[in-house]
Amino acid sequence: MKGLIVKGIGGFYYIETAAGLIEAQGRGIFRKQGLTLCVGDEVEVSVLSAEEKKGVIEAVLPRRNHFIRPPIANVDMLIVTFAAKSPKPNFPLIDKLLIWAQAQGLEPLVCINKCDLVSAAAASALAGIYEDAYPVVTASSKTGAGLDKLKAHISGKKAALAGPSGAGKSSLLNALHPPAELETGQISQKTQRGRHTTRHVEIFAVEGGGRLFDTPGFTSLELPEEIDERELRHYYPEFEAPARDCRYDDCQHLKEPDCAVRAAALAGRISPQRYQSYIYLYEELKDKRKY
Ligand SMILES: Nc1nc2c(ncn2[C@@H]2O[C@H](COP(=O)(O)OP(=O)(O)OP(=O)(O)O)[C@@H](O)[C@H]2O)c(=O)[nH]1
Ligand SMILES: [Mg+2]
Ligand SMILES: [Zn+2]
Repeated sequence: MKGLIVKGIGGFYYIETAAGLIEAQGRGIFRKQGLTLCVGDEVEVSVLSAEEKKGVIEAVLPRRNHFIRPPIANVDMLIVTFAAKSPKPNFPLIDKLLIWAQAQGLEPLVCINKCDLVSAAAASALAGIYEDAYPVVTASSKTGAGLDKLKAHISGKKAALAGPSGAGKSSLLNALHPPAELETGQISQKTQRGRHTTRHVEIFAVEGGGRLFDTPGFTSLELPEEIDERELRHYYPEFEAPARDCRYDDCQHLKEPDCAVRAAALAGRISPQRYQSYIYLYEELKDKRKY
């Protein structure tokens, strides 16, 4: 029988099948093959006990895509979620998630949550950082602002909420799908960080025909190994138009003479914040390669 892994906790997986929800473990061979089952995996499951709804996962169907952080498979859209304030945005981390989405061929969406905590001007300034490159939703799980827009983006898709701990991912899911009743956590007063409240991935169906994954937040992330610093510029869609006017075709937009991308960032025609994150990640990738 075929099914979809909708939740996984400590080696136990919950699989949605035509015969209802089945709890199953993966076959031992998966571990030997180095295969980690992911929420979002489509699997072949055999039922051991129909009354107890227990089974064994026999095989994993080919994946369309696959992430390690967060550990999810077969998603259409990555909703890169961060708070307008509290915790304060970590711009390079946000860019890393956006780069992961693009590298895996997913639709990226930027969701700026907790907009109730900042002025409308501050929220639109944050949105302005990303608007040239990606669709952006400014939202508040508290007031409900932006949730209809978010629903429209998710409609008919499998979308995953990803982002730092404390951004409000579980809160957004609760607001979009009240039966979820997910646990949410306070922001630490001392460190102004989230408390890693969500520990596992889980999928929910949302009204309007989409599926939404809640995932654990994190505070750091590595870029995909296959990305070289010299390729990084291609993951910044808004660089493409100005780059046509750079003096060199292979301009990395660092300190080259007549770099039109740097000029555009200095003049505010593209987001200086994104340009700075680009430089930061470029250096990070270059340093990593040295070791
Ligand atoms: N003011 C305000 N607070 C919010 C909003 N959304 C979430 N919060 C609060 O932010 C805190 C963290 O929310 P969570 O939903 O647990 O955040 P998370 O992203 O799921 O965090 P992890 O599970 O740790 O990754 C909670 O205290 C929420 O009540 C919002 O839109 N406005
Ligand atoms: Mg959470
Ligand atoms: Zn350039």
